[in-house]
Amino acid sequence: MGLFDKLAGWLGLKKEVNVLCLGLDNSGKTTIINRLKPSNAQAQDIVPTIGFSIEKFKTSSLSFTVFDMSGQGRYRNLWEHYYKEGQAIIFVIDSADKLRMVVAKEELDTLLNHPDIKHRRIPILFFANKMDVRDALSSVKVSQLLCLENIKDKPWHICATDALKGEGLQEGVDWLQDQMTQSNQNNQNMRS
Ligand SMILES: Nc1nc2c(ncn2[C@@H]2O[C@H](COP(=O)(O)OP(=O)(O)O)[C@@H](O)[C@H]2O)c(=O)[nH]1
Ligand SMILES: [Mg+2]
Repeated sequence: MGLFDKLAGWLGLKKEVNVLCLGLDNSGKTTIINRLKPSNAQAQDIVPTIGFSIEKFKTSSLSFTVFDMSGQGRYRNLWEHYYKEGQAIIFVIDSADKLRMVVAKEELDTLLNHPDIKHRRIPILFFANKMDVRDALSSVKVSQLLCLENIKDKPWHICATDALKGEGLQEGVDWLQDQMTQSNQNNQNMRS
């Protein structure tokens, strides 16, 4: 453990982790992030941006940057620079939006091939959201349609969620937290 970490531990401070929350518009990203905030969370800190959307939320130890991946191709180069800073990705899918599943896959593939993501072992948590909707696809089906088994060089995990009720989110966050502590340890090992 580095000195700063020890110090931060003694002081009760937690290190901030930058999480990118991505997915098509209307998949449930804002709803999910709101749910993840502790009940005593600070006021919502949304940065309204004209023409494209970047939202930023902070909890005590997590800093989320949220953006909608569809319908804003011309602004893509403006938000791509956030990729470098991201230490974890939450990718949200509307499991009931079968028509746009192929668009979600295209956006995921573009993300995975981005130079700032491609060669990093960055953990990706998939939320197959809106499970409560009748006829929603199962998380197994979503996983097949997005070809997640092809992701070999990054740890990933998929959870079925209902963001309205908050179901499934905790399981995902526990997984992500595990991954983040493991990657911290790996980094420490590499340094020592
Ligand atoms: N039925 C259902 N609706 C959801 C769920 N999650 C989000 N929504 C609704 O989907 C719409 C889009 O959600 P929002 O969080 O704004 O999506 P964003 O564009 O990805 O940020 C809103 O009307 C939400 O209330 C869910 O799990 N189930
Ligand atoms: Mg939103």
